Amino acid sequence: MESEDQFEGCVLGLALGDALGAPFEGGAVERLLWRLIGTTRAGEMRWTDDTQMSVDVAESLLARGAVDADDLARRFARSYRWSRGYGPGAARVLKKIAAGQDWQLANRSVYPEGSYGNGGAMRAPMLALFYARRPDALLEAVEQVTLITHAHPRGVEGALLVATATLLSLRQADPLEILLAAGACSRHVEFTRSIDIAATWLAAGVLPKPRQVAAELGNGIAAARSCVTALFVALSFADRPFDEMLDFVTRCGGDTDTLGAMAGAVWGARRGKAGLPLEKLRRLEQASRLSTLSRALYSGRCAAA
Ligand code: R7I
Ligand code: MG
Ligand code: MG
Repeated sequence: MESEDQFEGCVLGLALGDALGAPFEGGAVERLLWRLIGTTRAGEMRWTDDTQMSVDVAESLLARGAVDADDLARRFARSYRWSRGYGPGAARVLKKIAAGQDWQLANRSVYPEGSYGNGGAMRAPMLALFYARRPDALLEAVEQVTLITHAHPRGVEGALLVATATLLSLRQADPLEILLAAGACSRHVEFTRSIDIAATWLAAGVLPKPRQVAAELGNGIAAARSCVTALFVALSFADRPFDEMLDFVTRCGGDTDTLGAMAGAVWGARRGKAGLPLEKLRRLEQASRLSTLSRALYSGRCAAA
């Protein structure tokens, strides 16, 4: 059965992957900007929208006892700060919600089908924690939470994939089994093709160079170009140190904060806080707040049905 240490590992792993990946995200301009704003006054590593939205999800679940989309939409909108590096579409949606627009209108106001970005998937691990004892309720909850900002079917598909992998990592299932079981949520060829490639590599114990992983599975901000990549990396490094995994993530390039957040959450759910690098945790922004939140999620998680 999952432990409190694993819950803490998942939340802190997500935030650490986000904060350590952020300096490598995007192109030269993004990296320069993060050099200017990526450290707090106290010298700690800042995290980005990935962690902020995860905190919002966790706090809303704990306050409301279940998914309350209206409450969560308000929290997302209240927490928005440009300096957390939100995706451009997500930023516009959140500003509309802050201005009073219903999230059910705002979520398709920028892209007609809703966003297919990975912003829904990056916060999905929190649902796996909260619904760890009620897995039957997990997928519907993930869909409800993702729709608020990422209504596109591929945005939702990525979130289902990451949530399911997190749940199975809590149970410390075999890495290949995790990938295949999580991949069973996938329908679109953009996902299933990547799952097939990643499963072939995992089954053969092959770890290609980061550049090849990025080329074949993706490293972009679309859910279909990052979720499988993050899972493959987390599962390939399941028995290796966190730092080695994160080094691989940063060398994949592209959306490194979000790859780091998703891989960090899945890795941390399996290995627990005990596996995370202590010296880096000490330099993580608001680490004690995140630990407290993870413990609240552990004791407040949904009771078994
Ligand atoms: O998905 P999202 O919240 O965040 C994506 C990334 C994460 O890495 C964050 O850490 C942050 O760094 O940004 O942001 P969105 O703006 O919803 O989606 C990301 C991008 O995907 C958009 O800015 C668009 O470029 C693209 N996109 C689409 N383009 C065309 N049509 C998403 N959905 C569509 C679409 O339907
Ligand atoms: Mg981010
Ligand atoms: Mg990102």
